[in-house]
Amino acid sequence: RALEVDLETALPRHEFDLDFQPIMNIGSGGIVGAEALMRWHSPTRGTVAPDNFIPVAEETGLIVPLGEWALRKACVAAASWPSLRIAVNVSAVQLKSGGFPRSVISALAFSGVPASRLELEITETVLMDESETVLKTLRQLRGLGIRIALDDFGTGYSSLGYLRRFPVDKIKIDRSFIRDIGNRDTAAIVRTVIGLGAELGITVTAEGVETEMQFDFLRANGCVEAQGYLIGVPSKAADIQRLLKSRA
Ligand code: G
Ligand code: G
Ligand code: G
Ligand code: MN
Ligand code: NA
Repeated sequence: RALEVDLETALPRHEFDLDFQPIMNIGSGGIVGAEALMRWHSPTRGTVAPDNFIPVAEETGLIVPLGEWALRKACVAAASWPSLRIAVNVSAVQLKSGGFPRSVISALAFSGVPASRLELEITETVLMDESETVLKTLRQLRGLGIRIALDDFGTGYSSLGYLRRFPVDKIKIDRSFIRDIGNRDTAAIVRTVIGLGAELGITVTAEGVETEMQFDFLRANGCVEAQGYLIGVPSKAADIQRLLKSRA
């Protein structure tokens, strides 16, 4: 059976779940946030990774209700983590569908999480079509106090132009750069992006931090936040709560 057929019934059948990956402030060593990552537990396919079903959900439009579900679920989980920021990935299809700001406001109101604790992760491809709708929507969300993060930074096109035109609060350096940080040129690029963020007043988060060596490089060069297996793997909401308690 086609993936999109199974996907269509997966939401009413409660087959989706969210994992949460902790995000550390490098300076303080404290956990300051968590990113919600969607999982599909299909009874016939097993656990399907988002890379394999998000594109299909985008094509079929299912990403709109699915994204609304994720937003609400993530905010409800975050409500029991005092002061942690919650990061939720948002696809271009969601941003372009009218009503996205309304569903965000609804998720915040339902969970009681203040807008200042919500961060929406978008990719450069969201910004590529330069539509007025997207720009207007991002401004509206930011006006509510929500933060916008540019995800997978460095892998798209013309990243620097977007930083001038679009309201962005955070850059997430793609994990491919962190993986190759031992390479002299890659290290120079990462240092430069960290400096760029500092100059522009944009928080820089390094993704895919797996080793002490990578972490030490990022700390030595003033990167603000780190995310990756070294800090914590994507985990259940309850495990994030345990992690916070054990560190408190
Ligand atoms: O957890 P994993 O590495 O498999 O996630 C792969 C990618 O899937 C993430 O980088 C993210 O961009 C995307 N993804 C995960 N959860 C969501 C979600 O809830 N909505 C959208 N649009 N994308 C997601
Ligand atoms: O939003 P984004 O597409 O960047 O999602 C992050 C993805 O990266 C998730 O699917 C998560 O499972 C994965 N991930 C998180 N930390 C690490 C890491 O340290 N190394 C690797 N290889 N992948 C990671
Ligand atoms: O000691 P603590 O419980 O804060 O460390 C938990 C995790 O946080 C470590 O395993 C590591 O991933 C990360 N961490 C915190 N501080 C540092 C640091 O100064 N250096 C490195 N390499 N990792 C750190
Ligand atoms: Mn992300
Ligand atoms: Na990313």
